[in-house]
Parts: sequence; C-alpha cells; structure tokens
Amino acid sequence: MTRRAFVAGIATAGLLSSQRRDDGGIPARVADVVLGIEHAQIEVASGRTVSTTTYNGTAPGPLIRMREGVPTSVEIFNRTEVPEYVHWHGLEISAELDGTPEEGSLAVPANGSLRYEITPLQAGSRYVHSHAMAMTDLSRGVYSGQFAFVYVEPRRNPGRYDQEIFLSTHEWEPRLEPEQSDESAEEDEDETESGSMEIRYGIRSINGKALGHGEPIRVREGQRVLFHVLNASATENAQLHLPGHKFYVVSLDGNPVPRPSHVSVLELGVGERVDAFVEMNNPGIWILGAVDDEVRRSGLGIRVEYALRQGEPQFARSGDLPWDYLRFGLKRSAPKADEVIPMRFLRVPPDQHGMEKWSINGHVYSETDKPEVLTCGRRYRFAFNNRTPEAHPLHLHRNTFEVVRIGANAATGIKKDVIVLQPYQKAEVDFVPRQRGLVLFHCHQQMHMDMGFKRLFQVV
Ligand SMILES: [Cu+2]
Repeated sequence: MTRRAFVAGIATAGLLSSQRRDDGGIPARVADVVLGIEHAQIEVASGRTVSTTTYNGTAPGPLIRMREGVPTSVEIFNRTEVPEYVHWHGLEISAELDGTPEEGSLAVPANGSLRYEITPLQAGSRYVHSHAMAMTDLSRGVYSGQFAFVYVEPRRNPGRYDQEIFLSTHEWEPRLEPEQSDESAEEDEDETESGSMEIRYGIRSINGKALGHGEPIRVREGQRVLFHVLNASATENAQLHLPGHKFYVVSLDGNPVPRPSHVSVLELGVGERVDAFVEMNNPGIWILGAVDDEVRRSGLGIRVEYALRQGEPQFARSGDLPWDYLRFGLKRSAPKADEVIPMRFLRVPPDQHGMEKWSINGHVYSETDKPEVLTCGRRYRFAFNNRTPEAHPLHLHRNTFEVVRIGANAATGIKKDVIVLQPYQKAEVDFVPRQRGLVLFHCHQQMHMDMGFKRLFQVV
C-alpha cells in the first residue's frame, strides 16, 4: 500500500501527527478527514493515463464517511500553485465553509492548508468537489479529478443489504470543439450563427476506470446490493442501466423518497446522487453502464460478475420502467409559498470568441451583482422556466429544496439539491432557508456556470 493510499479517507491516527505541531509544541490531533489537493497520474485504461489534480492522489478521491450530527474535523493541504475551493455538496453548512468564491468562503491557499470542523446535519449520499471557476482552462474545477463521494451514516440503518457499492461517473481528456449541428439545433432559432463551442471527452469512467479496466463488481445470486451512485461529471448528464435487473430507488440526492419505486434506468444530472437496491436474481456477466452504446463503449460502464460465471457480458435492452422524479413523490399539492421567485433561463448567443452565455431573467451573472435578500424561515418557491433546448442540472447551495411541480404535475416529498430541468420544461421547488449568509444558485454544468448561469442570495 502506498503512503498516499494509507493517508486517504478517514485519517489514520498517528501518521500525520508527527508532521504537525501547534504553537505550544504539543502534537496537533490528526483531523478526521484529511484531503491533499495534488497532481497525480490516473490510469483510466491500460496505456491510457491522464494527468490531473486529485484529492489524495486518486480520482475519485477517498470515500469519506461521516456520521449524522457528529462534528468532523477536516484538514485540507493544497500542494498546487493555485488557490482552491473545496465545496461540500449537499451539506447544510455555513457560507464560510461551503467552499465557493461567490459566497466568500475560505479558500485553501496555494501551497497552504486549511483546517475546520463541519457537522453534517443530514444523513445520506453527499459529494465533495472543487468549486473553482474553470472558464476555458479544462484542467480546473470539476473537469479535474478533484471529487470524492461523501457518505453520511444515518443514525438508523438504511435497511438490510449484503453489499454496499459506491459508484462515481466522470469523463476525462476534455476539449473544446466547435458545436456540431444536430436535430436539437433546429429548434433553437439562434443556432443559425456559427462558432458555438462545446466540450467533448476522450474517455469516460466509473470510479476512475474505463469499462473493462477496473475490478468488476462481484456478486452472488440472491444478494441484495445497495448502490450509491454519483454523477461527478463536469458537464454530462448520465443514463445508466443494468440489463436484466431493476433498481429499487430509495433516496435522491441522499434524501429518502416518500415512495421508493422500481426503475429500469437511473438518470443523474451533474451533481445528482441516487441510492438504489438491486436484487441479484439473474446470474451471468452484465455491464452496469450507460444506456447509450457509444457512451458506454467510450468507458462509462463496469462489469457485474456473478460467482462461478465467466465470459463476455450479455446484452439486453433496458426494461420498461422509465426514469421520472414524480414516480418517487406524493401526488399532493404543497402548502402555499410566502414568495414566488420566477427564473427564466435563456441562452445568449456566442460572442466573437465563440462562447455562449446563459442568463436568468435576462441577466448574465456578474461578480458585482448585489445578492437578493431572503429571510430565514420563510417558504420560497423558485418557479423555473427553461427556454433553451438543453437540459440543465440546477443546484442550490447550503439548502435542500422540495420538488413541488414538474410541468403540469404537482408533487410533494421529493427532497433534493439538484434538479434536472429538461429542455423547455417548467418546474417549481420550495425551500425554507434556515441558515444566514450568502447562498449560491447555479447550473451545475460547469461551462454554463462559468458562463453566467448563476444567482446569489443573501439570507438574513
Ligand atoms: Cu445548464
């Protein structure tokens, strides 16, 4: 085991203590979670190594386990030449520790370190990742390997299972290319001018390995496997299936749903998490991976092997239980909101550099924007209206919202921190801010976020 792997995750007592002393010369206690932001080579496939910035030398970084309501000390060492922002996605913590420049959070200085304590208030699947602005530097932000799964252990057990498996999707070798026209462009009238740029990737992975290059998931017939899935992509929404099997979805973005249900396909926008049980009742060799053949062949998949089975993976079409948030909610209307905040999303055509921008209510975010004031304890409703031909994974920081309407359908009970708004779709989400300070709202597609798809609130 390398030293790096040894230090990963919940820090091992004693190992780092010799390196750190407080001013009185007394050895400082090792933090519960130690993250080293550092460059590393990641072997995504044999002979295919990417050079990137990571947490603790691997991508994904270490699986970080915390406990609901238990204060957790975190120490972050930045071994790079640039300041970094480490964002605790889905944790309701102070703006100071949330890890974004927009909220005025503490940065991890270049070649420096930062130590603090956080208390996860909600159990479930969470996520830690870089919140640096990338713009056209595709080595930064979530394009890099700076991401890790955070699992907050519930006070009570989530149920019986034989195996627990964590999966994170990610793409590598990003490049900017002129957008290729496709059918969706026809709907978009301003697509007639050329020069728009989009992100393309060389290779995709689950848990940092392209399909066929990592260790398979080994199961036995009759097992009940709990999958924790995270979309840690910078820009790509994912559709995953496991042919011959169904997913029994119990939580979205780490929060238990009121109506757990079976689906054939998991759909995760950037930043979303899904927890689902699978009954292993179809022995064979299978691929848990992208529904799209091309995406799966470019690496987004992992072999699932039943004991005593070998050979090539079987092919099967996905079942007929489609993904739909409403499947997991209750068909009831939410209480009236104290205030409705409409948000209309538009695409701003590319400028002379070929970069399109994104606006909310006609405004492209600027650092000089004054945050809009919200009051603690009031029930706010965001009324989203997507006037673009793209899906957007919309993320609210430091808060959990409840999906209360998608299109014409009312719902309650679906609690999330990211919602994918489909092209030209409308949806409404409610939230009651409980902590003061700045709160960032943005599209989690990194390029959209960097190009103006952001809005800042101040809770008083
Ligand atoms: Cu977007």
